[in-house]
Amino acid sequence: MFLDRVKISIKAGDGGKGAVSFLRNKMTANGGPDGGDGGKGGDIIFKATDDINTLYSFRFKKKFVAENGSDGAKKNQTGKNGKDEIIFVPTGTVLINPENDKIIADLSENGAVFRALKGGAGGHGNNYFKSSIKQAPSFSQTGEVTKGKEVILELKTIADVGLIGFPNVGKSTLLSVISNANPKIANYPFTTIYPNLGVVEVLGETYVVADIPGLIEGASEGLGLGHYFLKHIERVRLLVHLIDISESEGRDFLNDYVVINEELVKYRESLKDVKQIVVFSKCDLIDESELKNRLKKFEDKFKIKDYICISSITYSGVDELKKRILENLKKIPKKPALQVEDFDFDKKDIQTIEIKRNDDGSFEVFGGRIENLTRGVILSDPRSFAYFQTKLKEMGVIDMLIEKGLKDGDTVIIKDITFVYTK
Ligand SMILES: Nc1nc2c(ncn2[C@@H]2O[C@H](COP(=O)(O)OP(=O)(O)OP(=O)(O)O)[C@@H](O)[C@H]2O)c(=O)[nH]1
Ligand SMILES: [Mg+2]
Repeated sequence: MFLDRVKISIKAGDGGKGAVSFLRNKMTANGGPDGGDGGKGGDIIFKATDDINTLYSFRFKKKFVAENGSDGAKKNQTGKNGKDEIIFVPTGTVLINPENDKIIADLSENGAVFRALKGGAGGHGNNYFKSSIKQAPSFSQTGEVTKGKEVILELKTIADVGLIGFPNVGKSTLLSVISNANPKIANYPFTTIYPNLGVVEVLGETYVVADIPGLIEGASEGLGLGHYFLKHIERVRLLVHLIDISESEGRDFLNDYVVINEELVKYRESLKDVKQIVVFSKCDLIDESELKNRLKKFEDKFKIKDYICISSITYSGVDELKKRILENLKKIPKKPALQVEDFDFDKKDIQTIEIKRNDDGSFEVFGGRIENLTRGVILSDPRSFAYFQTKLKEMGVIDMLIEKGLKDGDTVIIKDITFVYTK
């Protein structure tokens, strides 16, 4: 099956751990701390490329993890940064946040780049902490651990023109006649199961036409394949609506026109504002007088005189259609990229400090600012713990706790650290 929507999981690299090391050489028996910082984790980057045109490869690989930063080392050596993970997607891929269905990025141009997740910061080595406390620190900070995320990739065909109509009306045949595309053609419905793109050349200019799988009544509610692919026509500037005027499938051609238009509007109201060229296909299958007869019925019923009759077998009307499409496109501006939601997918919470009072009377402190602080606190190391306490005071956490009623002897829980408060 053609894959045009897929959910994948992504994770930026964790930061490397800071090193604990002390300078030792002939001159200094017990030197100062020289543990370097950990390296930064790699980012997750999406890049659009024209070299691929489906999301097919994501069927096999759904998990992408950027490299972790390396740990710091002695002699103040900073750890190596983790390599970024670059995920190549076909041009026209839209990234969606599955938590709220909002669009995070629209990679509508070849080469477009989106940095989805930033790698975790490296932890500080013990050298960093030497000024904050008097004694030589024998602790360092662990690297920032990043959270994995899920993201939906959705491929939206970028074509100027969309060919729409019931199954078997001759959409693919027309595409094969007017463009360089070579779609599958057969005398049964739903031959086309994914959109084919073709480039049309006319009067020295080009445009891209997409052949959309056949639509049927109920397509907008998920019947047939149409619903699945209706989204591809959201971006076209012009619709070419094919109607089999020979009624070779036994349907009423007047009704076909109504049904397809209804499905479009049901799917997306705005599609009614997209200009349509009405094309009657398979005109070679009926004689001239019957054709006239039917065209008159159409004109009377819909008050539309602007249409073209074609045959992809005898090529009658085909050149005229190619030109008519070009003329229309010249009048319709290119669609801008999709509106991207104004929010940061990778927003790191480094500000918040929250306090909750538990039923047993203990106080729990959490929030993004706390996460960072607790990284690498070693309870068994009094100096590490002292540093942690100093920071709590500096950040105003102790004052906040007192404001919430903290008294001598109360228990405070901060992540996996539990201690009893004493003044
Ligand atoms: N006589 C005649 N037959 C045509 C014409 N156009 C298409 N056909 C035939 O109609 C059948 C269906 O054509 P397709 O191009 O596969 O139709 P489609 O609209 O792409 O169909 P789906 O992909 O199933 O939606 C094939 O047998 C074609 O040879 C035409 O202008 N005249
Ligand atoms: Mg087809």
